Amino acid sequence: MENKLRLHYAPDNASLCVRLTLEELGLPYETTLVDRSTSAHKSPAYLALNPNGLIPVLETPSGPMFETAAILLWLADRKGQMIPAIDAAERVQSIQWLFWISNTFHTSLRMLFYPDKYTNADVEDFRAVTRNRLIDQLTMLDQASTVSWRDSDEASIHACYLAPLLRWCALYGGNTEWFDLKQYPNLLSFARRFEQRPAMLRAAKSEGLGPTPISAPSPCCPPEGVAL
Ligand SMILES: N[C@@H](CCC(=O)N[C@@H](CS)C(=O)NCC(=O)O)C(=O)O
Repeated sequence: MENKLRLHYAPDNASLCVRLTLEELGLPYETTLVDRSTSAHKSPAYLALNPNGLIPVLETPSGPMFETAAILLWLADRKGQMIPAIDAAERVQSIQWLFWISNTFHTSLRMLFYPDKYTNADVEDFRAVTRNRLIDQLTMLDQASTVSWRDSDEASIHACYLAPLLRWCALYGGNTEWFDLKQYPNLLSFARRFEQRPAMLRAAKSEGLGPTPISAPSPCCPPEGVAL
């Protein structure tokens, strides 16, 4: 597998979660920029890889793969790292939270970023409701006692998934005043720890994410491509 991974990415997109995981695992990979300025993710060539027209795709020796959580889980299981083993007791909570990050938190963020895909009603009303849901979700995650990966120095796919999502709360989806990471002390500690990791530093350089990309992010300034 080592020589045959290709990440289709755009800077500061969900592909960042995959890049971080590849970097943490030390797997060689190549990248192909998806040019969002021309909606390249809606082109026939890209739709052949991911018919949803969403970023990311990871090309693997077994074919192209979409859905961030699925890609992260596949990578972790291949290497036997960054997630508890299949028969470990901790796997139960681990899988639970991975799906929560994907199905609940990431999906709520998509509703904030792309409200017109989810409602015909007033977009700002919809965003206000979504922000309240996100605050509840962040509070729950901050206070949860079954998220050892949140407080650990060990690499995990959960951390690689969550860190970009926290970053985006501060940057995208209209008015960002609703989001104050200091309100979530455990998540703030997580962010400060995560952004020191060599994998994050390398990804930040590749995608122009600045010096404090998770705890106090600034808009990305990538060497190639655009975020939106
Ligand atoms: N459920 C998908 C969501 C991916 C996603 O939201 N990707 C964004 C970029 S961060 C995207 O492609 N947006 C373009 C669009 O929605 O048309 C996954 O986890 O891979």
